[in-house]
Amino acid sequence: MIRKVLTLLAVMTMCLSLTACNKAVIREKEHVIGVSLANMSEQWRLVLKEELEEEAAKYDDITLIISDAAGNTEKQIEDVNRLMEYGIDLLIISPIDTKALSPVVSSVYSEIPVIVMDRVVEGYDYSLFIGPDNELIGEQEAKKVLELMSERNVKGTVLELRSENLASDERSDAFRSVMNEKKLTTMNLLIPEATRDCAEDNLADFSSYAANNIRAIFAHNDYMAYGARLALEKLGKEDVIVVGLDGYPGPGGGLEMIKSGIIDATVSCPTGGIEAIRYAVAILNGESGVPKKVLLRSTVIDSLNIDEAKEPITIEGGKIRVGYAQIREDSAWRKANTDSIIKAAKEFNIDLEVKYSETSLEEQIEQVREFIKDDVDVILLSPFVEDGWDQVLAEAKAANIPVILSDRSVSSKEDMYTSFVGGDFEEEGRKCGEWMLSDMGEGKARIMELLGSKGSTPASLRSKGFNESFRDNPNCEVVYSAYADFNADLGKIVLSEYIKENGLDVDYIFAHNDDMAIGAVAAIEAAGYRPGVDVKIMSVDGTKEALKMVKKGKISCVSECNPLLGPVLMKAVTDLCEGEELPLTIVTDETVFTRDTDKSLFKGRKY
Ligand code: GYE
Repeated sequence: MIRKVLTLLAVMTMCLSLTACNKAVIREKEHVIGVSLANMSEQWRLVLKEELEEEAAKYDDITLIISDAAGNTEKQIEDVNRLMEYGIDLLIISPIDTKALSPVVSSVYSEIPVIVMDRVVEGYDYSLFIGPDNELIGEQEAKKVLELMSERNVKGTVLELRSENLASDERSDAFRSVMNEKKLTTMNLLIPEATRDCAEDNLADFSSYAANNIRAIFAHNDYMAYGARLALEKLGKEDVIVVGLDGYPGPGGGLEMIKSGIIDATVSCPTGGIEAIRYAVAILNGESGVPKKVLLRSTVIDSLNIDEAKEPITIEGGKIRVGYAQIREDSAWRKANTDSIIKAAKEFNIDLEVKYSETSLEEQIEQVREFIKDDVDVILLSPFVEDGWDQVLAEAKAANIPVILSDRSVSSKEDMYTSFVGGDFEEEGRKCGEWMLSDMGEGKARIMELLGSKGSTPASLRSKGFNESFRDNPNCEVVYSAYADFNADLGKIVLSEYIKENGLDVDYIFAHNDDMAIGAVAAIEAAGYRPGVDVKIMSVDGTKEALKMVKKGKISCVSECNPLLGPVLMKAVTDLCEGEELPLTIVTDETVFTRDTDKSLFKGRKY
C-alpha cells in the first residue's frame, strides 16, 4: 500500500512539475516528445491523440507532452514555443494554418527533429511528413460509389457532403474528377459542422432530391454519412446509397455503422499516430532508413471485407528472405541504387537475391514468378514500366507474399502491392519548372523536353510536374519533346539531330534524368554552342558527373532523385516482417542543386 501511495505521489509530482515548470522538463525518461495538436474537437484528432499515447506507452524511455491549440493558430504558435522551453527532444505537429506555422516549424527544425502530420508546411524544413493520400482517398470514394450504383443498377446524381478544410478540397477534387470522367452529375453541399446532426438538418429538404434525382451520397466523414441516412429515412428515401469516410473502430465509429447497415461503405483514413511515434523513436535513436514523407494507406471497407484480417507475415526461422527484381541499366544512378540495396541488406541481416532484367516487362514478370515459387518472405520490384502487372501481383497476393515497389511504381490498384519506396517524381519535375520560371523573368521560353523510358512512372510524373508548373504562363511553350529512354547516348543523338535540323532554337531543355542531360551537353558543345549560355539545361537525379557540370554552369538545375534507397527499403522490410503495417508511399529526402546551392551540399556525395 505504501508503495502505491509513493508511486502516486511521484506521478503527481511529475505532472505538476510539467504543468508548473516553464524550464527544462524533469527528465524521468530519456526522450521528451512534444506534440502540438490543432484541436481535440474533431474525432480523428482524438483518435490521433489516443494512438500517440498508446504507442508511446510501449516505450519506457519516452515522455509525451501534448498541447491542444483548440483551433487557434496564435495559440498553436505559443504552444510550440512553450514546448521548446520545456526542452523537448523532438516535436510532432499537426498544423492548423500551414502558411503561418511554416516559419515556426523551420525555426524549431534548426534545433531539434520535427515530424509534421496531416498537412504539410511550406518548404522542406522538417524531418518527416506523415499524412493521408487525399487524392487516392477521393478516387477510392468515387470508384466505390460508381461500383455500388452499377451493382444496384441505379443512375442519377451523386451528392457530396463536404466540410471546410484543405484535405476536404483535395479529396473532393479527386472525387469529382473521377465522376466527371464517367460523365456522372454531381452536386455538393458544404455542411457547416462536420457532424451527424448538422448533416441531418441540412438534408431535411426533400425537394432537392426530387428535383435532382439524387441516388448516392458521399459524405466526407462517417458522422455526416450517418446524418444523411437519418434524413433519408425520414424522407422515405432508404434506397439512396450512402458512403462515408474515416472508418474508425469502436462505438459510434464508421465500422459499426457498416455492420448495422447505416452506411454502405467507408474509406479508412488512418491518423498516422502509431507511425509518428515509431519514426520518432527511430529518429531519436539515430537509426538509418527514416524517409522524408510517408503517405498512409487508406482502404475501402464494406460489409463484405469488414472482417478481413490482414495475415501477418510469418518468418520460418532465421533470416528474412527477399527477392529483388531489379532493372539492368548502365547508369550511375542505377549502380548506386543497386549497391545501396545490397549493402543495406547485409547491414539489416537480410538474405537478398537480386535478378536483373534488360528492361523487359515479360522477363521481370517471370523473375517475380520465380520468387513466388521460391516462397521468399518479401519481393522487391523496380518495374521498368507501369502497366502489365495485375496478374503477377495477384499471384503474389494469393501466395501471401508482400511486394514493395522500389524507385518506380505500377498502374495496378493500390491494394495489389504493399508500399512504394522512392522519389516524389512529380515534385522533382515541378522543382525544375519552378527554377526555370525564376530564371526566365518576363521573357519567353521555348522549351525542349527529353523524355525518360516510355510508360515508366518517373517519366510520366516528372513530365506532369514540370508542365503543370508553368501551365498558366503564356510565355512558356514546349516546342519539341522526344524519348531518350534515360540514356546518355540517346540524349546526345536526339540533340545532335535536332540541332542539325533546326539549329539550337530553344531556351531551356528539361531532361528527365542526368544521363540524358549529359548526352545533351556533349551534343550542344559538339555543335559549337555553349550549354548554360546559349541554352539552359535542367535535369533530375543528382549524380556526381551532373553536379560537376552544375558547378561549371553547363547544367543549370538538378533536382535530386535519391538512389540510395537501401536503408529505407530494408527498414520497411524489417518493420513489415515485425508485423507493422507499412505506409502506402514512402518518399526519400531530395534537394535541388543550382550554382547558388551551398558548396557544402556538393561534398561527400555517395553517387
Ligand atoms: O531517375 C534514372 C533511371 O527509376 C527513378 O531511372 C529511376 C530513374 C532515374 O534510369 O536515372
